[in-house]
Amino acid sequence: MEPKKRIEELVELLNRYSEEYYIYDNPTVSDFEYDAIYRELENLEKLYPEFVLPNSPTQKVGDYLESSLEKVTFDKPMLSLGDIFNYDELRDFDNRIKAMGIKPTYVCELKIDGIASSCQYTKGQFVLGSTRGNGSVGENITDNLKTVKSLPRTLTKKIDVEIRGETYMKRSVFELINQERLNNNEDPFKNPRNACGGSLRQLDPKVTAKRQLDLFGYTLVDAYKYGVGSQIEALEFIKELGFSVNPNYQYCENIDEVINYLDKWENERKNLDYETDGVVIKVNDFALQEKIGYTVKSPKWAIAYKFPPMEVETKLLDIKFTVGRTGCITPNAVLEPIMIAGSLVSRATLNNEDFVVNKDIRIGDIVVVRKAGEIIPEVVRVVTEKREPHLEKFKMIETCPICNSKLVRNVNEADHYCLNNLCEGRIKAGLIYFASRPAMNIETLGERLVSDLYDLGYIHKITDIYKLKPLRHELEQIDGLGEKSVSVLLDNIELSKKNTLAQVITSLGIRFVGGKVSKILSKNFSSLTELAKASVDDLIMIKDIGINTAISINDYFKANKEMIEELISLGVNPIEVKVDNTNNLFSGKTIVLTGKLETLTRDEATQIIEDLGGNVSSSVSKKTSFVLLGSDAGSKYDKAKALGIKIISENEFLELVNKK
Ligand code: 0OX
Repeated sequence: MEPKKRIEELVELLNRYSEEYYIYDNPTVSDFEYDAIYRELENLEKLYPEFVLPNSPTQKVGDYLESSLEKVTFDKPMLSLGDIFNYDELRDFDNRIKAMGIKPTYVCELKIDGIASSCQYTKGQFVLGSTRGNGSVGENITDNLKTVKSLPRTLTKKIDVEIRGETYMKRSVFELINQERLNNNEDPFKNPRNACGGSLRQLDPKVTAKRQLDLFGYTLVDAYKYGVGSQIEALEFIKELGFSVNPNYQYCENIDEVINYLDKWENERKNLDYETDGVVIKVNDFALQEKIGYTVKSPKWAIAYKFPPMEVETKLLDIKFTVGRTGCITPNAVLEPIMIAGSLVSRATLNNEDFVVNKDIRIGDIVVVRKAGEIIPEVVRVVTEKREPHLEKFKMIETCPICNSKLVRNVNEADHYCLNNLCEGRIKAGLIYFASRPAMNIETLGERLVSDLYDLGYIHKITDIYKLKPLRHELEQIDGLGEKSVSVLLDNIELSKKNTLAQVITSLGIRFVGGKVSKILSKNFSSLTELAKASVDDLIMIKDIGINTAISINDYFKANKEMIEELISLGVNPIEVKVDNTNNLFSGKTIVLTGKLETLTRDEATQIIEDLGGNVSSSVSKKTSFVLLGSDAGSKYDKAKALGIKIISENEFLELVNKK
């Protein structure tokens, strides 16, 4: 594939994964997989800098920032860390520093897998707490952090100070909370980090308090003000102030001592009551840190060594098939339950027929299971030496495990599909998806409850969800539901009527229409009624909507006309005023950003241009309308000048935009 196309593909994929991870607390790939894709992108961008996109995750400092929490701007940005995965890369890191004529000593700290948090104190009193957000702007979580027992509300010294650290949830707490959630028919959290993130972003601190979070401090901002000159001293100082500091840090004279530390903790981390995903290696001396400096995203004096994912052997007891809302059939491994990284694993995905056949996985085999990034367990390989004789080769099923209709696998596709629209498995999966967080986000209407309400005959299609209100008393009688939970459920359902048009479109589960396409559609149509009327021709006129997507949308609305009308009559009918791009300032214009902007971030400039109908491109060509020039611009500026393309400054750009 052409590098430009591949870069675009990787950026889109990674941004989607980040959104799932940061906004919905619902990751669909492991950290390990994410890191691998990120590295491919980084390598391609190094080879083809002209194709670096402004929305590339490599150009952003931190997490997503899309929440209703108040924003906090940092005086000193909260930086993120570069990752390395092996000792060669670690030695490169060490050699780069030595090449500057520096003989570094290091501090190794376990990398706690939690949520980076900033805690500000005035005269020793805790006054402001925030998440890292995008590194420059975080979310205000002061009241929630006040519920964290290991965070001191008053310091031992009456000083103004900012301490940064990691809020996390202990494994033992995570297990208890998940057990409780299962008992209450709520979906369990995927891992302690997601549980922690969700708890910290709660609007009600009472909920956070129940989650029993903890915090380890590791950064003393502006350490020189307190006469602190090294990371070892800073950790001691943070401890003296009353913070909890992870006790397993170690001073290392040289990189070989760092490697010994890594060897030790790769093995021992499994015995800790909190998740660690690596080790942070920091140059100890602060004066040397400043000399070594920073990149836009991260310090050059620190690096995160990521542990390889944990792998464990267990027996494959069976292969069971599930049906997704699109009819996609997934084989799943049923495993002899085994503890990996602090949780009990009894299922793992086997993706599709090719995955099982290529790895020659057979029922009865001993398999290696990996829980990468502590998310979805996957079967890595078969331990063939341990295979008992006469195990039968895997054979893909030919009919749907739920409705028995014949499965179809299209040429060039890896998945099998059940094409029966009335298949109960598909309907149930569609209902679960509709209520889920990336879709209508109906809290408390999780997988189990949807499944129970379906089996009991209360909801068979999405419109039934909005007809539950008059059945309040009947619902209260259902096992596991009481007056209070039914009341919360009905409130949440009512609340979902206020969702955006993009959310409603996403939740319909139309093939090829995920979050991104839904957003595009919601910008072009003002309501479901309008979208339902669109012909295939209307749809393919929209930028980024291809023919298959257009046909799929059109087919969906033709087949579900009555259901959509009913949904609208039940009050799920967001109306959003359409932006007319044709009259917009940058309509039809292609704009290139180059250099460092002063007032705006690249993301903000891109957003403004797109909102005003323009496109942002990463390379200058004859088609470029103008170049927006920041400081330290490189080859793009030269090329624009050579081609005689208009160049405008950030001030001129802001003036133009403000007038508009
Ligand atoms: C951790 C952790 C994260 C912060 C910015 C420069 C160095 N998750 O445990 N980050 C850092 O330090 C970074 N230290 C840690 N221990």
